[in-house]
Amino acid sequence: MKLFYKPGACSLASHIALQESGMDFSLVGVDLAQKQLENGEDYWQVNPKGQVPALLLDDNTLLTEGVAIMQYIADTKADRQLLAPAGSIARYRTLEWLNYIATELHKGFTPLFRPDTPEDYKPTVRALLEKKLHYVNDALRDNEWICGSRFTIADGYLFTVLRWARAVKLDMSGLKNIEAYMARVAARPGVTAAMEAEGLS
Ligand SMILES: N[C@@H](CCC(=O)N[C@@H](CS)C(=O)NCC(=O)O)C(=O)O
Repeated sequence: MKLFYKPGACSLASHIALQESGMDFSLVGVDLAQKQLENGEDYWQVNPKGQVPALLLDDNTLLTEGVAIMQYIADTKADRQLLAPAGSIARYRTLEWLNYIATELHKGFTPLFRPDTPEDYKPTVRALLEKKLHYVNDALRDNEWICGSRFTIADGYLFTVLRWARAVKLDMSGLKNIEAYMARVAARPGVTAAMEAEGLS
């Protein structure tokens, strides 16, 4: 399997899931600005969406959309318990978080990364995200991981987007649960391995 990624981008969440699953995979870096692979190949030809992550399976099936990729990884290595079994409420709780992270947090950051976002719109974007971070901080009050006592694929994704909150210097003062959570996630061997492989540590 090959994971198409950019260091520190949302593809880090799929990378963490792969590391945590123990599956064999290789990484292919994508220059998202040029839509090019390291060998000069046109990335549009690999993924017509032009985005990371994309996972190329051994039978040449291409899977895109981080939330689908992470579920595929977790279900393929079910013994790692990165996602609860189908039908259990624990699974839907994790899907609930994956959707929140994808639609409310991940895509909430996009205007801050786009060069064409009007400067006077950015404070609104930042304030909305800061409000949502308080919700996340509260959700972590009594929980080691975002879905409770077990690490799931939602944690790799939440960790990935919370890193961006730090990078763009959102106001995270007083968000002690998030601070402790970030250290807890970062300390996991699978996360450390993904961070090192992406040159982030
Ligand atoms: N809906 C996609 C969005 C993926 C996405 O936003 N990827 C960003 C990096 S974090 C990207 O490739 N941006 C480049 C672009 O959109 O041209 C998913 O959830 O996987």
